[in-house]
Amino acid sequence: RVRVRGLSIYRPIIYGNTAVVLTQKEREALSSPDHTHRWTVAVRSAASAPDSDIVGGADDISYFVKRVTFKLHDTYPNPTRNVDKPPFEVSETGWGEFEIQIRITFVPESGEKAVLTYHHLKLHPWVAAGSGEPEIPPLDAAMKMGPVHSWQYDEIVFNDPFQSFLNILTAH
Ligand code: SLL
Repeated sequence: RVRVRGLSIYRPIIYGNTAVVLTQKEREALSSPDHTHRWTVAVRSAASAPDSDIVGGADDISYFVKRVTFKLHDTYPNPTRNVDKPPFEVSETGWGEFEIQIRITFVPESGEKAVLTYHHLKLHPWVAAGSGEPEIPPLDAAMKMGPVHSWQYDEIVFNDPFQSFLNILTAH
């Protein structure tokens, strides 16, 4: 296996979450009626829109990502969620914000170590500082403000990649 020395190649990704307030009806239908929000945490190509669910398109990262592991708060059943195909995301309901550990594992041909990052699950809308509004708006007000989005841009950099992996990357 030959490494291409001195070469760096990167792939732009976004990771983060969207969240919406559950309606009263939706809350009553849950086994946990204390849950107030439905949210989705995801890792996607930065070439995709945050809401897109397109699989196999130009924004599909599965040609170099083998698995994304989302480690949720311990209050969730089976908090370690492995996702082995796109869309690399987990949807849940809940009541609180917390830190989600995100581990991205690459295809075996890459010979690359997994990378670890964190995302603070955001449920509550941002309010301008000093606006006189409470920092966490009441649920009925939050519902009117629409879905909350919290996304971060990052670049996964592969240094001295294997020639075979470079071929995979550049073929997409
Ligand atoms: C907080 N430190 O106190 C955080 C913890 C935990 C969130 C938030 C429900 C889990 C479940 C849930 O939303 N946990 O019932 O399955 O705000």
